[in-house]
Amino acid sequence: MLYKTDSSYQYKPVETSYLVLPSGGRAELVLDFTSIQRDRVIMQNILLQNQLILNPTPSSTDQIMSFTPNVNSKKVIDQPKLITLNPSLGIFPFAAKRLEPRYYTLYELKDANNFSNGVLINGVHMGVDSDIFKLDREYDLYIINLTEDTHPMHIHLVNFQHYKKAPIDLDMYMKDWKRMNGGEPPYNMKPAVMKPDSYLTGSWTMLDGVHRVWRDIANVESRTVSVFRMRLKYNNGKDFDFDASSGRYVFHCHILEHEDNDMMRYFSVS
Ligand SMILES: [Cu+2]
Repeated sequence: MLYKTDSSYQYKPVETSYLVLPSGGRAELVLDFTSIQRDRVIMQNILLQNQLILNPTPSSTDQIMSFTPNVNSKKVIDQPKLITLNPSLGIFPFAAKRLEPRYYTLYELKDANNFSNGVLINGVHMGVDSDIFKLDREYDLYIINLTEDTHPMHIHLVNFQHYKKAPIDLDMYMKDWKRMNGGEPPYNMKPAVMKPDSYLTGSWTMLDGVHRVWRDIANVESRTVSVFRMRLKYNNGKDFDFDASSGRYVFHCHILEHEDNDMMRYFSVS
């Protein structure tokens, strides 16, 4: 039973047999061993790409943890009740008032031999362009993944809810986006951004109770637009009790090889 993710309780505990955990994501679980008749239970890592199970991960990482339940124990403990843990999660994001959309493309740079030279956010190297977010606004970040990989996108300072996603026609979007910006990335100035709406190849899917939670990292699947709704407040809706406008923060992919190769951008708060 999942009841807590990166930094807050779920709306209510959710029963699940699996969990897609982004690289660097955190979760707290209550495991139910009451019907287990084995003396060893293994927690396993599987490789997911766009919700499909691919090849098993290498043997060094496929087995995470082993449990040894005491099958002879007659001790009965109270089952946790399915109570509402975090009512504000149910209200946000659907009560957003001063909502502003922002658009970000994830684009893989390739050389003449089709080898990767890194992944860029909005087609620029880190520091070419940055964002300012206002404390009194709420934002829908449209993350448009034009690559063949899932990227665990991470935001410093704020939590968000990854609340919907839709498939996109990658080739059509990329063609028009490059034409609008005068050719192939990397661009050396703030690029034009394009709304993805008219390039979607399916309807929006709302994320379920397992995944629509307060997070600071969420997976954005390949050929998918994911929408993160965020506000610059604590998860309970209260204002920050520190000066968020001092300093800069970053928004980046949590895969080390990607973040170290420019898949990162600054933002500041005013
Ligand atoms: Cu990445």
